[in-house]
Amino acid sequence: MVHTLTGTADLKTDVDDVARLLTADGERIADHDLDPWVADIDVQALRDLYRDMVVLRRIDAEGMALQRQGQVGLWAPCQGQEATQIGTARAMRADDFAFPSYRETGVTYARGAKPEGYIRAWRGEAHSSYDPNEIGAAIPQIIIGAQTLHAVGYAMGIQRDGTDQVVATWFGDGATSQGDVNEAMVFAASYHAPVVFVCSNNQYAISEPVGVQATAPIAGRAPGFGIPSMRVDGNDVLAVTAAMRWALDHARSGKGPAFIEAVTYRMGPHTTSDDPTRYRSPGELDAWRGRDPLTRVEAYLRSQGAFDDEFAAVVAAASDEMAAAVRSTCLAMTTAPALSILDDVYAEPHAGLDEERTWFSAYLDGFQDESAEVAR
Ligand SMILES: Cc1ncc(C[n+]2csc(CCOP(=O)(O)OP(=O)(O)O)c2C)c(N)n1
Ligand SMILES: [Mg+2]
Repeated sequence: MVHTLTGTADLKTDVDDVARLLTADGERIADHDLDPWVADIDVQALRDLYRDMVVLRRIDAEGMALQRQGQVGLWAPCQGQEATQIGTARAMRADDFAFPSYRETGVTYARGAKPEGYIRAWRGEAHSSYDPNEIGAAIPQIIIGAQTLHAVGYAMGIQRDGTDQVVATWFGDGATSQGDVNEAMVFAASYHAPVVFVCSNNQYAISEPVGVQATAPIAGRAPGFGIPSMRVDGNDVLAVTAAMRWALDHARSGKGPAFIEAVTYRMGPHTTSDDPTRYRSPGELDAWRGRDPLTRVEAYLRSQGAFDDEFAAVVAAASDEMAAAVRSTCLAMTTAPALSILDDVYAEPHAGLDEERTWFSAYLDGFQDESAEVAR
């Protein structure tokens, strides 16, 4: 199913042509397709999702600050995309498996990563910040779209194991132009693999606006591969939850892959190396501030008498605590020996790896005269 597209003019910029349950002002509206999937989400469940989004925003702010203070090498912020990340990841089962991109800090958080899980790799201390098997999430992928192929391969493995687990993979609007993503969809559709594709359409691939590479809604591509899709308001955590539950159920019940285009916005820079003021206007940013995923939930909860000072204080304390843990864990990290970069690349040692270790070790020895401090 593709959410009904109204009209044909300028679809690429019509960010309001989406399925939605909570308006930007926090009004609950009906949607025939989505409503049944969130019938059980009461005010308490929505408060939990809200708290997750606030904590995520705080982890993200802390990551940005730590980069600016020289404590981590790079950070890819997710401010503005909290509803997409929390709504999709929280809809998964603990034994499902996630294949996120570099921007999905919220997916990593929702899967259960500890504070060091957000920061270790960005600090350059290790390839991976956590054990993927412990939290059911692969390490964030930097190669655009590659994780979609890994996800489909994993899903085909699930099929052969005969379990009812599902895989989900997250990627950006720009990634949909990449061969990997299209090849992943061909394989997923051909094998009816239990995989959910989540396209976080945050309007930009670095500085390139989505309209340059998608002249029609991205959700419309999936049916061409034989994959049903839904275009949803990615800043509406309720709608995202509903769409993800639909997609997971589709995949879990043996009907094959499903695709979600979550229409959202990257409020910050592409990464800490980017200056978005060079390619987008303050007016555009303001317009999206008005669609903030957090404020609409707060407004709705207030309208239900479920948001008071006490709740706000509990949420603030939870995010302060998380921010402090992320910061202190980061600052306590000791620099790993350079040679450890070759650990954990392969499950078993082999001759090629031994050769690289010998070469790298000799290379590091070359610095001994200049600085005895090079850690091996
Ligand atoms: C294969 C590959 N090509 C190019 C890059 C450089 N690169 C990093 S992020 C990015 C844009 C990705 O945009 P999008 O898929 O929309 O994801 P977003 O960053 O917006 O979340 C590019 C081109 C890369 N990492 N990998
Ligand atoms: Mg993008």
